[in-house]
Amino acid sequence: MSSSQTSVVHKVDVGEDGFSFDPTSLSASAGDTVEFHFYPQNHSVAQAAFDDPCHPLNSSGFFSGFVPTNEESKTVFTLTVNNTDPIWYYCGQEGHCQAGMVGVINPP
Ligand SMILES: [Cu+2]
Repeated sequence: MSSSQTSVVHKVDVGEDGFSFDPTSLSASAGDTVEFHFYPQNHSVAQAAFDDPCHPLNSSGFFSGFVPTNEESKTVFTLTVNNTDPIWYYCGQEGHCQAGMVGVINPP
């Protein structure tokens, strides 16, 4: 890998401050990775469409699975960013997306 193409690891805290992702929005380049770190009680990360933010994008959209935990979980969900198209995601736990638990990578 050349030094001009160094990939960046972005971190997103899931549920550390209630029904939210921190940061809610981030910019990533192709080849970067995004690590989702899970906090209590039980959250997930699932890909959504912009116009339907609380439902799965389609059968190929990513889903971390639910991560029940009483502290910062050792489970980390890592996503590789292949391009700079927007990636919308939400928490699939019942009621969380409706409470505002949504995020985006590379907002338009
Ligand atoms: Cu949640």
